[in-house]
Amino acid sequence: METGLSESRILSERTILVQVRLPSTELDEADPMGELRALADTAGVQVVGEMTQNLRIPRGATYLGKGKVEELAAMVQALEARVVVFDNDLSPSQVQGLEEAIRCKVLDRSELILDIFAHRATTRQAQLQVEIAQLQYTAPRLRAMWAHLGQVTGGAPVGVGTRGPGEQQLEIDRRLVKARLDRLRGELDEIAGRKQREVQSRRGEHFTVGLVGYTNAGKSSLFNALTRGGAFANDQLFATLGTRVEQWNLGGGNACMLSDTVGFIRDLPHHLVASFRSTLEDAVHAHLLLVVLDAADPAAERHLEVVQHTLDAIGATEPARLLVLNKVDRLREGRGTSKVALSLDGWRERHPAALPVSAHTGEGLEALATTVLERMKGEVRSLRLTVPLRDARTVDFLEKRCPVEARDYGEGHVTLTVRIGRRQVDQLLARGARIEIEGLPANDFVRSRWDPPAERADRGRPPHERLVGEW
Ligand SMILES: Nc1nc2c(ncn2[C@@H]2O[C@H](COP(=O)(O)OP(=O)(O)OP(=O)(O)O)[C@@H](O)[C@H]2O)c(=O)[nH]1
Ligand SMILES: [Mg+2]
Repeated sequence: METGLSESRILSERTILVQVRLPSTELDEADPMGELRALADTAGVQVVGEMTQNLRIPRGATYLGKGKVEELAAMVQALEARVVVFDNDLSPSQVQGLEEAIRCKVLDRSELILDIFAHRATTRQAQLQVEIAQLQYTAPRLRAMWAHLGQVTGGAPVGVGTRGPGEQQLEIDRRLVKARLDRLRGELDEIAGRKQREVQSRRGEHFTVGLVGYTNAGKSSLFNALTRGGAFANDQLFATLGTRVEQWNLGGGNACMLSDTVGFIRDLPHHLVASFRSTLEDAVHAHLLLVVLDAADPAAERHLEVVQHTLDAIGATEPARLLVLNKVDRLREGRGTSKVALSLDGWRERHPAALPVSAHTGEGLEALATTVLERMKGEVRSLRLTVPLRDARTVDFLEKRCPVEARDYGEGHVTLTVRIGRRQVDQLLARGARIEIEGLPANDFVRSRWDPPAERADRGRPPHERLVGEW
């Protein structure tokens, strides 16, 4: 398979981490460098030093203040570092300014994340998405790169291509980048179209539930605990980059389709959000989203905000969102109860409808299935449904999934009195079942006598405020 991903450019390089703390950066107070360290670890670099600076605003040309740049240059020399990774997003000219000043390769946060994605992408779709994001991110940097090529001695310049500098070369490369982008986008569109049809047909047939959440929250572990599994779960960021779908048995003969997908992170490069939209297709079109949080993480509440806003950004505004507090085993052990992490009681107070679970011990998983089943059924009523006997599929559905209170056989049809949910009726109608409810054609009955599921009334509120249970 052809892939143009520039991966592992920084694998096992001696690296210094730099974090500029601006008033607007939301960092985990207990361990502000924690996430950057985890990202660096996932990228496989060797961290040999760290530096921080508090600034009110970044200093134009080098982002860091002058004194700090000198300090960093000295540190690079002393520690024999080959790469400096910033936790901030830098402009192309800032990268250039820094590289000249410290004589060392400089990467910003977005590039680090892109590098991890490039390394992890295994499906064709993920590879295309990452390469598009890389090209989009690197293209504006080409001019800056050509301009100072040759001046940097402490490491190869960042980005694509290493041929001779010059305006003409720059023009050619721009055109090449554009042509390649067009081709990649075309291929991705094709895959995305196929994927969309798949998701739509699954949605028509089944109740679909999506696991979403911050990276490392435990989505894949939950997925494995709830289904027959097969997802890769690992204590690294972005362990999952594609999507997996499996059946989840909810009890009482009912099942839904559960999807596991890529995790979110703060300041996800926006090109990546855009291109991962189709990987997230399952989430966007799910009937219900389980927002999984690592409840033992001191930064969990901030993570929740990031997840809510990312979901809005990718257009996943239709499905209801149910908050799932994972890793409660760690909360109980007290490991997550440092002064900045919420206790289980604290969580209950803030999010009364949230469900505490542990993918590891299995606690709370039954309650989770029950809640999802309730959502799947919608409001339940006891109704008389008349079904032609030749529609064996519908008869089977009712017999298997709805408690039957009475059966009355007539000429070529059966009238079943069942306890059935609003959504189950929708599901039957979507499958083309020809039923009567209380003597009326089902569509008429639903339209005139049974309001749509409750959460639709909530459309007016911004989606990120719409967590189930706070309605
Ligand atoms: N103690 C504890 N650890 C858990 C639990 N669930 C997951 N973990 C651990 O948390 C880490 C991340 O789990 P994953 O399931 O890979 O997380 P994810 O949300 O799929 O992560 P990405 O795919 O990287 O976004 C792994 O080391 C898991 O073993 C839990 O309930 N309790
Ligand atoms: Mg995962």
